[in-house]
This record gives sequence, structure tokens and C-alpha cells, in this order.
Amino acid sequence: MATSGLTAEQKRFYDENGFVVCQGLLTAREAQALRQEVHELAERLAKFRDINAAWATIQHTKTVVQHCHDVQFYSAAFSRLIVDPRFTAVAASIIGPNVQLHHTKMFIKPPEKGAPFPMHQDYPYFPHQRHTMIAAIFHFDDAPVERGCVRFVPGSHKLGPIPVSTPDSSLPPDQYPIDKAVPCPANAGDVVFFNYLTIHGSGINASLEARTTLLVQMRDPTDPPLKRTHESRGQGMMLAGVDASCCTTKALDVPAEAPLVTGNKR
Ligand SMILES: O=C(O)CCC(=O)C(=O)O
Repeated sequence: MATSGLTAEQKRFYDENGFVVCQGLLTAREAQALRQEVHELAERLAKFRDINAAWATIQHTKTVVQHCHDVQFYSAAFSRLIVDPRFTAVAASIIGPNVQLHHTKMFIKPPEKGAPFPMHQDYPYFPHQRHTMIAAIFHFDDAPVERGCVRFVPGSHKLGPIPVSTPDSSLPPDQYPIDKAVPCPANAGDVVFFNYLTIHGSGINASLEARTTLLVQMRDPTDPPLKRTHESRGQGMMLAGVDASCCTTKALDVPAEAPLVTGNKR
């Protein structure tokens, strides 16, 4: 995998579909080491608190997804990963040369009972003015369909924000069934990039192996949030380029002196 970002063909695919897979961005050995970091972190955290983050609208399925936000505050391996030039070059191909961190979160979908993610856009959780926000999902083990790989509605980023009224801001499953979305199976070391307007979700992990990922959310530093929400400790760190605006990312809805709101789950 080169450090020069997306090829012209990959960029065309991204622009058309709202997502793109970068195969082999990490080596199998790197992915294996990071998988271990994630699992060790989950074990440490689980001694102190409940780390299940299954969404409100799928609680009835009795499935589980282990989760932690801002993982770079728990292990330096993740700090190194999010500024890796192989990664930031791809993010810069999509966002532009200046790439700012919004947040990170790790997920382990455990074997047999790994929770699905209902179909949703990321927009309602942290709306921004110019929609430069993207996510990247690092895969630290293989994620075939039966392990609950991520799924997309291709081209849905062109629809703009869709109004939602569910308790967790997911889209109604009768209109947006997970199994009708296009599966995006990935191997350990692959990274999937997508826009925060692209409708996505993922199925249950019914296999005998865990699905282990790290999601990194990023934006152009000159794209301001529409409201002060979903803030976190690592937010604002530059992953590539500069923040020449020196803080235009202040939320548009409240004065700067409002208290910092932090939260781990949606
Ligand atoms: O990891 C997945 O399957 C999807 C995660 C996701 O959509 C999210 O956290 O917004």
C-alpha cells in the first residue's frame, strides 16, 4: 500500500458511492498487534465498567458490542496509528490537506452474539456545516458477512441529512433494512472510508470469531459543528496539515464559554 492516498479510480468510486475500501493499508502483522491492543484494552476496562454499547433500538436482540471512545488516551499504539502517513494520506485525498480528529472508538463484536448497528447516517450525532466529516474503520481481523461486516447504501451521501425521530437517531428498519444494504466484507489490515452522510450499519456477528475494529472520525478544521455536542478529549488534534483558521471549528449554536460536554456513548 503506497502512502500517496487514493488512486484516481478509488476517488471516483468514493465520490459516486460515498465509501471506499483501502485493502492492505496495514500489514497482517500490524493488524494482529493492534487487535491484541484492542482486546487487552477491553479486558482492562471491563474490570471497571460496563463496556457494552449496543444501541437502544436493538437492545431486544440481547447482543453485545464492546466499546471505548478516544482509545489513543489508553494506549500509545493508537496514537501512532492515527497519524500514520499511509492512513492520513487517504483521509487527505477525501477531505483535503488539513485533517482534524473528531474522535476515535474501538468495537469488538464478540463471537455468536456480536451486536448489529442499525442503519443510520452519522450526521445527526455531530452535524457540521459543510459535511466534510468522514469515518475510517480499521479492520484488525477479517470481517466477512457472517461476522457482521459494515454495510452501505451506495450513493446515499448525495441525499443530504435525513430527518430521524428514533430514540438513537437510527433510520426506521422497515424502510432501511440492514440485510438490503450492500455488504462490505474486509480483511485484517483493510480500512474502509465513508462520508458521515452515507447510510450504513452492520449485521450480527453470528460466527465463532470476534470482529475487531477501530473507527476514526475526521473533518476539515474549517468546517464548524452546527451544535456543541459529542465533544471529547482528543477532539481538534491535527492528523495532517494545519488548522490555519486557529479554531473556526467552534460550534455555531453556543458561546465558546459553555461547559464542555463529554459522553462515551451516543
Ligand atoms: O462498526 C460498525 O459495524 C459500524 C459502526 C458505526 O456505524 C458507528 O459507530 O457509527
